[in-house]
Amino acid sequence: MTADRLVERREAAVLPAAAIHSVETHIVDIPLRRPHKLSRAVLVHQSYLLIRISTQDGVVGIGEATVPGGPWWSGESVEAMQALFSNEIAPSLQGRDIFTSNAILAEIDRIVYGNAALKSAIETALLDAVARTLGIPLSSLFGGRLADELPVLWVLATGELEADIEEAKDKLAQKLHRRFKIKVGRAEPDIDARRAAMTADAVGCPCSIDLNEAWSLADSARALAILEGSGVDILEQPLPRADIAGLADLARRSSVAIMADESACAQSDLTAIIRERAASYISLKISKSGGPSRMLAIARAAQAAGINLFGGTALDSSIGTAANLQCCATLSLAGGTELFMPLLLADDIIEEPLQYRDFSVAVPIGPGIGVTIDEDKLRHYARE
Ligand code: MUC
Ligand code: MG
Repeated sequence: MTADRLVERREAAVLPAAAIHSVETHIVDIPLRRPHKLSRAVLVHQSYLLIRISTQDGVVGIGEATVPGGPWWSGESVEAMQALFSNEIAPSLQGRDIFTSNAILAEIDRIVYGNAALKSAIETALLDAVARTLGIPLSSLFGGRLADELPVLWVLATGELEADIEEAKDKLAQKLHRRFKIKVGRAEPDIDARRAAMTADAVGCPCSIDLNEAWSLADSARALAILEGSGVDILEQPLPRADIAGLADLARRSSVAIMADESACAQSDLTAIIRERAASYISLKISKSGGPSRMLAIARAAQAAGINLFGGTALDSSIGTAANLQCCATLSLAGGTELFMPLLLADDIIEEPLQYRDFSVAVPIGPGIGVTIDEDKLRHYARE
């Protein structure tokens, strides 16, 4: 063997084709089509941290870290995640094999506590790179999809009765959505409950309401007296996330189903929810659980306990939405999804927009998460 061949072989051992060659991050701020009013935040734009991981042979995996509306939801922010990634995590990724994501993620857990959304972006980018290397969609890494299209609801959050009703009727007429989630929690509980019941009645479609932890047990009991028998059939996260006993209390006495969102982030959260029978639905999101594989583990534990699954959103862009779709498509989701955010953003940063039609969203079929970043749009929306 010549000296050249020997050097070539040594380099191949040190830098195999699937070794991480470089990483990059961008923070993008994308405006919304209209203000989105949640109980504790009003959004006019949504920020995303994008992570790209490139391998030695030029494959690029993408992941997105999102916290809906900013740090109020989970204490995380795109700026803090970017600093943590660049200072603490990126140095440990150099040269690592993308086909060893379990080991990489275990090491990151030793370096950084918490930060589920950041870890979700990293795992998504790694798995995206793996699936692109193999030329298969991400869903195939998890055993393949059960459906190519998933039902998708629309989130009404203008905060105004008439405007919400008009928006819902428009979505229905366009055959985009026939189920709605109403964001409430800014007014008195009985006023909000009446507004939600009137919206469901006027639109003639089933609706859920999401409090993002805004009510007490007493507030919830008052509101449920109004909601029982209305078109509102799911009550999402009425109580503070730690109050599992309170959720269980509501679940026992209400005919409106209880959905846990903030209460059901990590696998360890599920134990108490299952033991106390605190929810009949859980909302699944890769970002709040620390990535696709952890979200799927939570989904399977919930399903084994007879809890219905719902494909939630952290208000992800098309990139995070595509990643969530790839995971959700491998599950049986009794509650459908709310992966609607690409339609609320005023612009898209991917080349081919996701397809919304017939009350559903199509799961992308290309390799990896199945979408490609539009580099001009990325430059336009990225912070300096
Ligand atoms: C949440 O808590 O569900 C999802 C939709 C929406 O409008 O806000 C989010 C976050
Ligand atoms: Mg929620």
